[in-house]
Amino acid sequence: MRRELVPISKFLSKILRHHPEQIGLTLDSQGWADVEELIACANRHNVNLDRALLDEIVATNEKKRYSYSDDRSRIRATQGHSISVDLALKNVEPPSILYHGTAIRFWPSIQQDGLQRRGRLHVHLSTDADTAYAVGKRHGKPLILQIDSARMYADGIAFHLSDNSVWLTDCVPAKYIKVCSNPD
Ligand code: HQG
Repeated sequence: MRRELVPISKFLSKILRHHPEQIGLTLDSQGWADVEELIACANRHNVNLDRALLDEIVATNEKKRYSYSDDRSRIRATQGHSISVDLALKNVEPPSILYHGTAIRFWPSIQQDGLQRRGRLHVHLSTDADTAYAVGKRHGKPLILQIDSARMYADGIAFHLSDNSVWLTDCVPAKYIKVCSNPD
């Protein structure tokens, strides 16, 4: 994605995942916003958005954070919401190992309580440690955790795969977590 589009993409994340009301936008129960309405609401709040810009962000965003409905009349964030939306994600068998990146300072609390959803609808997991490292780094000195997803799944815990390939689950009890490495 072109660097100039990063601020607009961040704006879209804020609106479509967390605060649609900030620009007077309403999402439906599955998190969809009408594209024309989104553009009109954004413009009313002095955000320079049009259909061509949205098309480019949806197509080129590295993490595929947003997707259009089949008829391209609606748009939503593919994951990461804090507001309650039903993305209608299926329960899918995960790979046997998944990773979660966090900050070292959170470890004592995670060890005690497991991984909690915090502000979001799900705990976010990745198939590779590099992604976990990048996510962890956003919070401080990173720590990569290895999740025994095979055992969780065998124990009846549901997993979902978002449209942009992020693995999601409700929580990860501490017994399924071990420190993978301390990269720094
Ligand atoms: C931590 C990005 C203490 C958790 C990424 C994390 C991701 C605990 C933080 C997506 C805890 C929550 C989500 C406990 C969890 N004690 N700390 N018991 N349980 N935590 O931002 O996973 O770029 O809500 O480890 O790619 O960092 O935005 O979640 O550090 O997929 O598209 O609480 O955000 O996607 O932080 O990131 P977040 P996250 P985007």
